[in-house]
Amino acid sequence: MNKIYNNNSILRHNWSIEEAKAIIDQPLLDLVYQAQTIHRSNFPKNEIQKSKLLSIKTGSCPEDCSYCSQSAHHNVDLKKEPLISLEEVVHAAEDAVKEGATRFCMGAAWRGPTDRNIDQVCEMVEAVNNLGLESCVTLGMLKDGHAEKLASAGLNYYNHNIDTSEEFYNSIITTRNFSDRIDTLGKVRNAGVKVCSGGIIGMGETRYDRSEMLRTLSNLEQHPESVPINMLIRIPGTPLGNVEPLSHIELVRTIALARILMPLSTVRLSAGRAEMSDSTQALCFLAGASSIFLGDVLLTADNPGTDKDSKMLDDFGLKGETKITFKEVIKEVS
Ligand code: SAM
Ligand code: DTB
Ligand code: SF4
Repeated sequence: MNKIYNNNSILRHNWSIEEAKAIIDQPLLDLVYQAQTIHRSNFPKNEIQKSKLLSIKTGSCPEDCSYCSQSAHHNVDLKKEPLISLEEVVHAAEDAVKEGATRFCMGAAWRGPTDRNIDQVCEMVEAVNNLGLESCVTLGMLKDGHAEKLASAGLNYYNHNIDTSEEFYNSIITTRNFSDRIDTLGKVRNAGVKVCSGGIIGMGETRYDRSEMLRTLSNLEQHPESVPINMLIRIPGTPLGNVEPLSHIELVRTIALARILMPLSTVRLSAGRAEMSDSTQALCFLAGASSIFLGDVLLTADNPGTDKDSKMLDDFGLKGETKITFKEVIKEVS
């Protein structure tokens, strides 16, 4: 069901692949202009949400995601760590507040959490919320009842990426199916937790796959409120460690398509910034990205670091967000 929202535009859930491809294939400047026009009508201009990430359980993951440093299937030089303590989380979240972050995301290298893990993470969520931060967790596949528990703890967002198109999915991961991801996203949505779902580009997929991934997200019954776009960080020892790098202009195109298909969602310029020039990042912001992760590590991989980012954001005249705004859907149309 399509919807009208309060600047009288249509929020569509019926994009065809031909329409998505026609958008992403436009001349670059037309595409970025269209995306920025939509961005400005829905979000405060020149604002960026600063987010912080923390790995709460690192490595030894039973899944075989070809891009990931934390899979037990790959031979990566990585310090593995069991679930960290509540105190360590609180410490990191307090630092995040001092650095100016307004969102705090915790990631665990699990196929999915156990019931006990959920209780432990719920305590962490409560502590993060108590510091005034928006909370997000990414824990893998959820069982019945898990999302409801996280919702009662006050969790704001659950991150669970579909990562690529359904067609390309099994070339990247064999230990689960695309439909498993969609299933967990449904559980999160039904429990009333906001959905954060996006993907990775630069894994050898085509522009068609990138368009399909975003079309799948935009055709869900409700758009994910948050759409992280990750540029693959090529990790030595993973099957994708030596893949041919993708042009950064393709990243700009992908971000613009996400912004156009899902006009009210926050599009996040996530992994891969350590290898991007400021100019690439400026184009990503122009294309509609309005959030970055601060700090010199993401979960396990490099990120630019707060000093470098502060300088870049100052140079661009980009400020931290003033408030979290959601446009309201005012009526449903077929
Ligand atoms: N285990 C959970 C899961 O897979 O949902 C949560 C953690 S997982 C590391 C979170 C996301 O990080 C993945 O879905 C993927 O999109 C992204 N990611 C992981 N490794 C990456 C890499 N090397 N480069 C870019 N993004 C990556
Ligand atoms: C997302 O889409 N990107 C973030 C967050 N969600 C959890 C994670 C990026 C991880 C990059 C690889 C690493 O640090 O190991
Ligand atoms: Fe495990 Fe998540 Fe890494 Fe896949 S992406 S190996 S599920 S931590």
